[in-house]
Amino acid sequence: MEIPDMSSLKLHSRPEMFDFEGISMTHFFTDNWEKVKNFQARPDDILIATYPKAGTTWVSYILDLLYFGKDDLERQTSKPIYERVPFLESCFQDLKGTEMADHLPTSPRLIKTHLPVQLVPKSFWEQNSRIVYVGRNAKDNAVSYFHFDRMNKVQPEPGDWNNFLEKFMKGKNVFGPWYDHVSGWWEKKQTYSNLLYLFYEDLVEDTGREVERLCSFLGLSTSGEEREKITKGVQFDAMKQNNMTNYVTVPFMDFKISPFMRKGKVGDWKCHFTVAQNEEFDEIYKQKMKNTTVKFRTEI
Ligand code: PPS
Repeated sequence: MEIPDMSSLKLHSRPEMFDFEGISMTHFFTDNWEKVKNFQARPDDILIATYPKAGTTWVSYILDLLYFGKDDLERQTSKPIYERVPFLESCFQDLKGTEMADHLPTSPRLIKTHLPVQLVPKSFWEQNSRIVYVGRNAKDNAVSYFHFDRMNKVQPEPGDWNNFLEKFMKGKNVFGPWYDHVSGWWEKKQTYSNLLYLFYEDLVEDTGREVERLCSFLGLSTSGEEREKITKGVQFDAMKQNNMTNYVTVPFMDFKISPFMRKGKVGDWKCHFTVAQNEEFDEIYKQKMKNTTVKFRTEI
């Protein structure tokens, strides 16, 4: 079966959000739900799970280079990252994440999801597949998500920053509340040992160290030299210049509004939050996160 590519997609208007199993969603992530729910994971699959804008593309690219960077040069120069690492629940007309995953020619399969832990297809747990979760502090995550919704026509209109932030604090964004997402996956880690929980802030602080952690989690004996090369190739500026990782090929993203590889920083929230917004945010954060031990850094 021929898998269509992104350039053939025509989207006419932004989608509405609705409640799906208690989570705000758009039809792009629920239209193919039966197939998503019944997706057959394999024991060697690697699932990259994140709340949107937490570093999915970054970790996807690191894993892609670790597994396939040395052998398959054509993949690196002609296959965009979203084809190498299918987005499981996405359904953009004929382009379905489940089918893309089923047609991946390589193994292990690297698969991306933004689903909260309770909606992940059960076969991943049954097969004991490895999972890499990436969390990012709520303030930078919110800022990044706001700019993404401005430029990405498959997302609902974000409104202005104040509006968006109000929605974020109420958990009314696509894929639901950030708070429950990061803490739900954190709790899962306590009982499911094949889950590595990474932080965006740690990746920014010392990418090489996190690449090493990934290698040890995945049981890869990648040489120090190779790891250094990968660490260099996945820095923000390199990925921003790389058309296979910067999403320039996606027709429904308007880079004139905001680029996909926007700033890549920890602490950019300080350029967006007013003092009053920050105080309200901190207050709500305390409430929402009072029952979890997961801790984020809003600066490094
Ligand atoms: S998506 O659409 O959910 O898959 O987006 P995602 O890839 O999770 O997140 C995009 C943000 O990650 C930043 N990014 C990076 N930061 C630092 N270094 C590297 N190499 C890197 N690659 C991606 C990207 O710039 C987005 O963050 P913001 O803050 O908007 O710049």
